[in-house]
Amino acid sequence: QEGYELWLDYKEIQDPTVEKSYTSFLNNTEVIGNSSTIQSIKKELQLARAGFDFEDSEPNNESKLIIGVQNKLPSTLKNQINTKNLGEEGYKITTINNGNTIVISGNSEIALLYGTYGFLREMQQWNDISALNIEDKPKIQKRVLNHWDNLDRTVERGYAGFSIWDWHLLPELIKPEYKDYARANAAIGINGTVLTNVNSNALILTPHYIEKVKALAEVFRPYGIQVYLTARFSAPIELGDLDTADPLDENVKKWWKNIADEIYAEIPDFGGFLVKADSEGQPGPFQYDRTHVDGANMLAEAVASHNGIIMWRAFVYSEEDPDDRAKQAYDQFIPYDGKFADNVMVQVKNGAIDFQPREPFHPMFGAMPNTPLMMEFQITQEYLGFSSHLVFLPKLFEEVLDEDTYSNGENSTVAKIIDGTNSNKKLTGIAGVANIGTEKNWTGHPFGQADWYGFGRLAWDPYIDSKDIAQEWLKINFSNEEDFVKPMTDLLIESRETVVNYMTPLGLHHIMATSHHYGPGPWVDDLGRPEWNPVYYHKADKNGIGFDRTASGSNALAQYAKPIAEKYSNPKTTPEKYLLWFHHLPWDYEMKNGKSLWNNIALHYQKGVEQVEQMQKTWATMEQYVNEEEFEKTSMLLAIQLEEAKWWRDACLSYFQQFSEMELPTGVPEPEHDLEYYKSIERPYAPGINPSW
Ligand code: BDP
Repeated sequence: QEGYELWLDYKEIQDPTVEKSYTSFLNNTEVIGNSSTIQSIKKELQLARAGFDFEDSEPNNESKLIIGVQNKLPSTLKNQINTKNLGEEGYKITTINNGNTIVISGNSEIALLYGTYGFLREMQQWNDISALNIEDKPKIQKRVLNHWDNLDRTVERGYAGFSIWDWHLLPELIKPEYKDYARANAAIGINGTVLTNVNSNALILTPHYIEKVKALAEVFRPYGIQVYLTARFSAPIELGDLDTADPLDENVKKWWKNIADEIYAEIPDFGGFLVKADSEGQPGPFQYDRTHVDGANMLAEAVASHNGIIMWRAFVYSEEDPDDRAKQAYDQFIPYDGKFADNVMVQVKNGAIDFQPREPFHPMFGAMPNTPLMMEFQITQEYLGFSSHLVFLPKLFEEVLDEDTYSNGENSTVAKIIDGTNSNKKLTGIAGVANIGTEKNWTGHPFGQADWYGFGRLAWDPYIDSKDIAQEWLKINFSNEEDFVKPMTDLLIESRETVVNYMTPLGLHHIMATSHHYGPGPWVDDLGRPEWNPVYYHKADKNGIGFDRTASGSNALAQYAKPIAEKYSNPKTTPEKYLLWFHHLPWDYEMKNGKSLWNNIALHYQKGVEQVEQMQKTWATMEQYVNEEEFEKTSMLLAIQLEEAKWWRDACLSYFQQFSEMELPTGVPEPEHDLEYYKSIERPYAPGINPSW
C-alpha cells in the first residue's frame, strides 16, 4: 500500500558505506526493560532492521546500541550519561567507547521511544552516525492533534475519506491502523489526540462510547499518546438528567465531576476536554449569563484532581457585533487574563479570522501574559484547496511562529508565547486540526503527509526551519538523492506563497465559495450573517479594495503592540503581503514596484498560475526517484491544481475588474469565460461539510 507507512517506511539504504556503518548497531541492540513501551521500541527496531534489509548481515560484535532509562543503565554507563536537563520526554543519543557504543537514554521510557525514533530518523536520512551526539527535548508540553471527526465517521473539513475511528466496531475490533497511527505520531513527538469534532456530540460521554475510547487509549498508551475528547457544553441537559447547563449550578458541576470520574476510572491518563462554546451556534455559558471563565473553570475543576486539562477555544464571533469579526475574540477574552484556572489553556487559531492561506498572527498572542495560550493550526486544507492542492504548510506555520508580538519587548515571537519562555508559563500546548482519514495513504494527497509530519516536528520544536523539515521529509519519504531533494525542497517551500498568489494575494482573505470553501466566491453577498460573506472581507467597490482596520476603520490594529500598530497604520510601511488585510486602497494606489494596486493584484494571480506550472515541470523530472503510484497521483493532482489556479485567477479578476474598470496588465491573459460562468460553478457534494449543522 503506497504511502501507508508514512515516515516509518525504512527503505533499503543504497549507499554501501553508509549501510555498513549502521548494520552492526541495529543488529546488536540491547533494550533495557520489559514494559509495553519497551516492547514497542523493540518492535520498531525490528521493523527498521527488516525495512533497511539488515537482517542477514553479520553483526560485528564490537558495535552496540544500548537503549535504557538513565537510572536503569549498567553502572559503568550511568556516570557517563547525564540526563538531568532532559525533563520527562527529552532524550540523549551518546556515542562512547571510541565510537563503538551508542547509548539512547532519558528519564522515562517514552523518552527512549522518542530517542529511538530520532536515531532511526538519522539513518533514514543516511546521516553520519560515527560520532553521534544529540540532546533533544520538546519545547512545548501538549502536542496535540485535533480530529474534527463525527461519530457517524464523517469528518468536518476532512478530505481524506472517513474517520479512521470505527466507532461501530470498537472496542471489539482494534484495527492495525490505530497502532500505526500511534507509531507515526510518536515518531514525530505528538503526545495527545482529541478524537472528536469541536462541534461535538454529547453521546461520546456515555459509558457505551467511553468503553470505545478506552480501547483506543490502550493502543496509544505505550506510545505516549494521551486521549482527549470534546465536551458539549449542553451535555448535562442532553444526556437526560438536568434542565440546565449553567456552569455555576451545583448539580451541573456535580454532573461534570461524575462524568470526569467515570472517564478516569476507565482511562486513568485521560488528557481532558477541548471545548467550543458560544461559537457558531454551539452551546456555552453565555446562555446563562455566565462567562468563558465560568464555563472553563467549572470543567477544569471536574478534571483537576485527575491532572486533566481544559482546552477552551477562542474561536468566537457574534453576529451582534457587525463592526469587525477579526476583533471579537480579543475583545471577549482579554478582560479575563489571569482569571482562568491553572489547568485551563485558551486555544487560539493562528489568525483572527479563520485558517486563511495567509493571515497576520492573532493579536491575542502576547496580549494575555497570565493565561497559557495554546496555538491552533489547521493541517487539513479547508481554505487551501483541500487535499487536491500541494501546499507545504510548515512554511505557513513557521511564518506565524516567527512573528514578533513585541509583548515583552522586541523578539517576543509567537513561538515564545506558545512555548512559555516569554512569560514563564507552566502549561504550554499546540494543536493541529488533522488531515487524516481512511484514504490508504492517510491524507489523500501524497504531500499532505508532509503537513502532518511538519506539524509534529514544529510542535516538538517551534524553532526548526521549515526548509529543514521539508528536506528531512523528502529524504525519508522518497529519496536521498541530491538531484531530487534540492529542487523538491524549493518546490515545497515555494508552494505556500504560490497558493497565496492564486487565491488571496496582498492580504485578501475569506473570498472562498460558500460553505465548503472550495474555489473562489468573491461575489457572495447573500448569506445569513454579514461576516460569512466574502464581500464583507474584501469590500471592493469603485473606490478601491481592502478592509480598513486602521483608526479610520475598525481599528483592529489597536489590538497589536505599538510597534506593529504604528507601522501597519500606514499602507506605505505595511508589509505588502498584509496590505489589504489592514487597508482599503484605491485601485490606482502606487505600490513599491511603481505599479498600480490593480496591476499588482492581477500579476500576483498570474504569478500563482505560473508557479503551479513550474511545480508541474519540476515534478515531471522526478519520476525516477518516486514510486509509480505516488508519481502518477501527484502528477494528476498538480494538473487539477493548475486548472484551479487558473479558475481562481480568472474568476477573481473578472469579478474585481467590474470595480477597478482597468485593463489587465501585459502578461495576464483575458479570462476564458465571463463572470456569470464563474459564478455558476457549483460543487454540490464537496467533502468536509458537517451535515448536522
Ligand atoms: C471553521 C470551519 C468550521 C469549524 C470552525 C471551528 O469552517 O467547520 O467548525 O472553523 O473551528 O474553520 O470551530
